[in-house]
Amino acid sequence: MRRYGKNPDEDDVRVRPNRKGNRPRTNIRPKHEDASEGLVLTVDRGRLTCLIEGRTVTAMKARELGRKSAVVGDRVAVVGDLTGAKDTLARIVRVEPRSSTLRRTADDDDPYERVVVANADQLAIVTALADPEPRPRLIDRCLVAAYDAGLDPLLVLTKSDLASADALLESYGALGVPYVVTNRDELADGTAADRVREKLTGRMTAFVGHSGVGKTTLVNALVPERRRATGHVNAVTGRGRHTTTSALALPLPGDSGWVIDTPGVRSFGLAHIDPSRVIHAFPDLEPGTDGCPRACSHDEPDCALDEWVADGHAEPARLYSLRRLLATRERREGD
Ligand SMILES: Nc1nc2c(ncn2[C@@H]2O[C@H](COP(=O)(O)OP(=O)(O)OP(=O)(O)O)[C@@H](O)[C@H]2O)c(=O)[nH]1
Ligand SMILES: [Mg+2]
Ligand SMILES: [Zn+2]
Repeated sequence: MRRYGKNPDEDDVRVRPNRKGNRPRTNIRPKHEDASEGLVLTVDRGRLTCLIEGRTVTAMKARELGRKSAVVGDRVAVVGDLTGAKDTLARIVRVEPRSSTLRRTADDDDPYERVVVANADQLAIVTALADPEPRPRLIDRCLVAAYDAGLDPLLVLTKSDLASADALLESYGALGVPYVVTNRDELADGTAADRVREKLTGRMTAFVGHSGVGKTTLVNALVPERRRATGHVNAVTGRGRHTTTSALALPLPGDSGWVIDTPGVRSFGLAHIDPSRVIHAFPDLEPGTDGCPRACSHDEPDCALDEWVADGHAEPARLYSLRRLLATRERREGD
């Protein structure tokens, strides 16, 4: 089923000129009904690696797709040589409607949007407890992006062998975000992978976070037969080295879900965020916004949420957390 948003794709409404006496063609029905369905695993300089019936096939966008892009996690319709043999190149003729779109802008002042991944249903926000230092601002921003996109957030706190998780966990307690804490020893003996895996079963989870926090290390622990390179954290700057340069979707063993490793980000711009979608992730507060003035920022004197909390409908800590998250959109991101 196609779903039409505000901007139906040009493809869907185009009417072909009536040349050889054909009936005018509207493209409501998908073209290329013989196309095979593929899942985009990775994208590298215009070449997309797709999984089609168990084979990995390299493909490129067909011209008819125009500027519409396919990203990791997209379901696509592919035609042409689908053998996956060396030097073959298939064509992607359609990108299927997405169940979710995780976007970020490079910076709040740069409204250019990048789609990070499509069709994920969980966002693992990976933060090292030290080396590099945790930056709660980025966690908040990733949470907002997850709520906006309708993804369930999961906090993954790594390197607890270097620093305690207590302070961070306390400041996120009111949000009720599920979390896992991992460390070096547990990576070595497999317990880290086991505990993380429990949270990933049956889901498509995108791993995001600063460079050097250990995203790829974890993904390697989860999918050992597909080792990707991991990096070091620079002793002077405390930053990772952007070891991972492209997103890659990997199936968890036993068909039990997907993980998507992504390159480290320095920031997570939120220029595109719709606050009402963020509030949707706060079902205890959302009904309280009925009494708000139009286009309420929920952080102004007339906001009805203060009264909602004062009347005992929700915990004050929840409203505080919501406001902190919404405020991350306005603040510039110091990094
Ligand atoms: N002490 C400690 N080091 C860890 C842990 N997890 C990962 N590391 C180390 O952190 C460094 C960076 O790990 P990566 O997995 O490459 O980090 P990444 O998040 O994938 O980084 P980018 O690909 O650059 O975004 C490596 O040297 C890992 O060995 C941990 O739990 N404890
Ligand atoms: Mg990496
Ligand atoms: Zn309000």
